[in-house]
This record gives sequence, C-alpha cells and structure tokens, in this order.
Amino acid sequence: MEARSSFSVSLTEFAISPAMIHAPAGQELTFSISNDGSVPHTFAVDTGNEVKETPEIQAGSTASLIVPALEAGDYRFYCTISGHADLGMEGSLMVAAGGVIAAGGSGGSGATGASGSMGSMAHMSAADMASSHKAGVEAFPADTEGQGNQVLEPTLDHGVKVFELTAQEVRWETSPGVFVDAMGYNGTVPGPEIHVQQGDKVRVIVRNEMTQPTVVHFHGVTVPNDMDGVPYITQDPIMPGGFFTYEFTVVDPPGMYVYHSHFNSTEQVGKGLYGAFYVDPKHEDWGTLYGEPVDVTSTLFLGDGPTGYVLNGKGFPATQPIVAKLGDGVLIHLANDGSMIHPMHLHGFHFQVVAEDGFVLPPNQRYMADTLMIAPGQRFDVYVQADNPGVWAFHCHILPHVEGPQGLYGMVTALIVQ
Ligand SMILES: [Cu+2]
Repeated sequence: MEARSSFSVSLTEFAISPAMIHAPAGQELTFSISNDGSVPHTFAVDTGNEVKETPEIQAGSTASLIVPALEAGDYRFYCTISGHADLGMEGSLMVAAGGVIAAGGSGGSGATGASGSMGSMAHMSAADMASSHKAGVEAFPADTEGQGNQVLEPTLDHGVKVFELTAQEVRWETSPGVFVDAMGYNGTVPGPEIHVQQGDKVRVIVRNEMTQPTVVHFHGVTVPNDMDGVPYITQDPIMPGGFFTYEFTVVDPPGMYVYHSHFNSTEQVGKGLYGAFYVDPKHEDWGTLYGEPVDVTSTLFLGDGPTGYVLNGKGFPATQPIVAKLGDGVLIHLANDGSMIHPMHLHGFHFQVVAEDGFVLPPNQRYMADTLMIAPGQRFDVYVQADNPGVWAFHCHILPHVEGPQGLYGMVTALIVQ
C-alpha cells in the first residue's frame, strides 16, 4: 500500500493551498493545480537539482505537474511569477521515507497509519499568523524605491505646454524587498501627473525605450481622432527607439482623466503604463468646484495583474496613507487602471461621491457611500469630512486582494486623522 503520491493544489493571491504537503520518498509525484485566483500563476517545485514548473496558468484554468521521485528531505514549492512567492505563494514539500510501506514485506493488507495523515494541511500557527500580521501593520507605511504621481512640469513652446514621457521597462519595488518587472512612464508606476487647464494647447512627446511597441491613449480626454492613440485605428505604433508627438487643445472641463498605453495593454497597463491627466480648475480650487472646503487632496490609482494588487503602484505596507487634521476636507481622486473591479471601502466615515469620470455631479446627483465599486477605466472623486480621529483602514473589499493568513497586503491603505 502506498502513501498518497498525487495532490491537489490551489493557487490564489497570494497563497498556495495547502502550504505544506507531505509526500513519500522514492515515488513520482503528481500535482493537479488549479488557479483559483484572478491573475496568472505558476506552480514550481525546486528539487535541488532542477526546478520543475508548470507553464503560466491563467485564472480559472488548471494544469498538472509531475515531479520525479525525490529523496527524503524538505523541498520548496512556489509561484515563479515575479514577486508572488514573496507575497506568500510558497510552501514546503516534506518528503519522508516512511511514507511508503513496503508492498512486499508486510505480507498483508490493511496496513494502517502511514498513509492516514498524508495529504495536505495549510499552516501557519496561530502565533505565526498574529505576529506576521502585526509586523506588516508596524511596518506601514514602509519605504520602497520610487514613488509615482510626481507632478511633471511642462516646458513652454510658443504658448504650448510641452510634456515629455518615456515608456521604460523598470524593476519596481511594490512592497519592501519585492521587485517586479514593471513598465513605467519616466521610471515610475503610476507615471507622473500631467496638469493642464481647459483651453491649454498641449503637446505630449512620448518616447519608447522598451523592447515592444507602444502608444498612448488619453482616456476620457476629448482629442482629435488622429490623437486618440489606438494602434492602426488612429496611428502606427511607436516602435522601440521611436517617438510620437500628441498635440491637442484641452476642451474638457476640470476633472480627473488618465493617460495609458493602448498597445498590448494587458501587459503594458498591467505592468504600470498609466498616469493621471488632470484638467485643473482654472479660477478656483477643487473646493470651490465642489462647493466643499478641500484641505487635502490625494490621487489613488488601483492596479492589479503583474504588479500584484497595488494602490499607486505599491502593496501594503508600502502604500502611503492619506493624512489629514481633524476637521479637514479631504478630496480623493480614484482611478482604476487594473483589469478587475475593486470595491473601495473606507472605515470610520461615509464619503460623498462628487464626480464620476471627470464630470462634476450636480448636487442632487451626489450620494453618500462607504464602499464604492470602481470598474476598470472608471474614475471617481470622493469627498470626506475628516471629523473622526484615528487611523482608518481604506481598502478594496475583495478580500483576496487585501488580507490572508500572513496579514494585510495589496490594496490597503489608511486615512489618518490627527
Ligand atoms: Cu480589489
């Protein structure tokens, strides 16, 4: 009678279940893997001599992996997608010689014991779970290399505001020590903020320093058709080493818009080629525009995919909190440039939804909420009266995007009211 040599494994963000697998030595092992998460993953076993791994498994798909007979010992399994193992997608394969009861020697059937406990148990002890969770919270907000959303200063050319963006492949630190293969404008995720005003003549020079073509689409912005940035529909792609000049006059009213890649966008936008395009209020500030006093403004880009679950290109604890003083009016510009819906939930407050897709909602169409579903491509401005002191979590409410046995990760930040 043999101990189990085939195993079912489930992949999610960012965990592999079970996290510990007991297997018999000296037998080929078969793993049936299902990706129950929402982004691609792999499953790999490091045998010491080689790494046996599946191809990339798409969300909702399955794969199997056969690992040749191993000697007794402890081995590691993990997801090979950059950053995922560090986020928790790894576990232990414990191979024990005692896992096999010699078929010939015992002379009998009904052998007991050896195989009964084989199989799978997910594990962290209660103390490990608590201390891992605590360490994450204590590290918040953690320093990482690079911050997106830096204001990009234009140069002026005969009254035209000229902005320069360079699309680059970058190594991007999403949370402490976790570097992913990303793509950024001017080296950051999200790219820099472009600020213009209605009536401005704008030129955006986009250079491509990547190894694949790209284009830029100004999302929600009214532009002439040949400036719309869709490959072969309105322009040829910008090849590696090339550039393209987008030029238009800003006709849209004040609001939050977005620029992003429209070439191989599953990868390029997924890896970070997006940024804010603000049409700033002209003769007033955001507060006058919304009829509410604004003391603190914040931009929050939601991202998912190859960068993991991120807010402004960072996962908790490297996300940055929104900090306000008691009584401040806080305006948060939210944009989803991921590929999934994220319901953003704020603890401690109800916020007022004051704009959608760059359009200021008239007072009778504004509404109160504490959880706002934001689909890919949508933008919302929400207004919070910071009248409740404390550290208030602000996070996506799809739980696998934010919290696992190891604690908080991904799309979690906080509104801190001092
Ligand atoms: Cu989410």
